[in-house]
Amino acid sequence: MKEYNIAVVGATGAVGNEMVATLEQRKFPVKHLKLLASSRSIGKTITFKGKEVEVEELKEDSFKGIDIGLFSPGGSVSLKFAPIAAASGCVVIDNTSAFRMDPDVPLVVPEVNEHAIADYKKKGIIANPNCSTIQMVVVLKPLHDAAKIKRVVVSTYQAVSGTGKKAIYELEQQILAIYGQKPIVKKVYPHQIAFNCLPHIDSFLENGYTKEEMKMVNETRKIMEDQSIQVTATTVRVPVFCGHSESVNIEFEKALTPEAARKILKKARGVKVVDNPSKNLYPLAINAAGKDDTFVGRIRRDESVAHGLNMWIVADNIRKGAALNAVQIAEALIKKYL
Ligand code: NAP
Ligand code: 3JM
Repeated sequence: MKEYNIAVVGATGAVGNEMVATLEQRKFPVKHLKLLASSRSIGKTITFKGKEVEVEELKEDSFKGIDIGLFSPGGSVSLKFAPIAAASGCVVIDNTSAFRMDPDVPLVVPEVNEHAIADYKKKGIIANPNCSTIQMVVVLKPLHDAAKIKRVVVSTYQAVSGTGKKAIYELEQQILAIYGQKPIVKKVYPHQIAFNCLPHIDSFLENGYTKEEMKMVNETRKIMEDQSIQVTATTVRVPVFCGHSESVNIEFEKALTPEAARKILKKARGVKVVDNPSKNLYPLAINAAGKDDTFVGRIRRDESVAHGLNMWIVADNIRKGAALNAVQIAEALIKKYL
């Protein structure tokens, strides 16, 4: 089997670390693995297939001989380095929001629009969508195919790991401070996150929405290839370490019963239906953590409209929401194009 030279950019971060683990778990055909991060991480090592691999500083000449670059170093770093990597012949799969809405960059969730990968040739860059969008569209697409979605109203309950390793530490430290009756330290979020919910993810825009909310609106339409779908979102950070949960209300053009929706979703790729309320069974963040699937349950009729359903969707935001989706894109890329 052909093997590829892979660079992980942002390897020391929450997403990058998971990316390295995912490459190993899925037996991705790696010839050489290059780990890149900031100068702060020079000399650190990360274990890959039982060997310690040294982290190197990301530089303009880092991509010579690299076939695929898995990027998660933050938007501004991707904005600068993804085109540099692409110019040297490396296909970039970028996890940041930097290129997602670029019309010449495909935005891909393999279960939904794998065919869009073909457009990687335009700029040498493929964008990985936002974590909350990924888990939602994996469930929406098969339902859209069955009954055509008119409108989606979503509220998210997002884990702190979505903000990265500093936020994981901040929640841990605030919990310890509260139990130890010590002062709370706030560095990452503007308010205490421990035992609290913040209706504020990413920065606020002029329309009153946050950038995170508008990512869900615009990315959903691009991935589903249907600009007519109306989406409105409220994104909330909650004191959970891993796993984003979403309350999703969907209005359809045609009738779709909860039973029919369950039947469709049971067959959908990457989806697991967990929906037995009489036994207290529904998707939970603590159960989704470390898993590859997107979990859906609480599927019920929205009795306030003619054709509507409510549901609860949960996935591991670092796996399906980021690292796993990126590696799945890489797998599809090598299978068909490289
Ligand atoms: P993180 O834990 O804070 O890690 C950030 C990583 O980027 C670290 O490896 C860091 O290296 C590296 N980095 C920062 N500045 C750099 C620079 N100037 N040059 C090279 N490397 C640099 O954050 P994370 O949670 O992994 O997320 C990173 C990014 O991925 C986010 O900003 C976001 O854009 C994206 N993300 C996407 C999703 C998704 O839904 N697809 C989910 C989460 C995150 P050092 O350790 O050396 O500082
Ligand atoms: C920057 O949970 C989250 O905060 C979402 C993940 C994230 C993103 C993203 O993927 O959209 C964290 C920080 C970004 C970004 O804009 O790239």
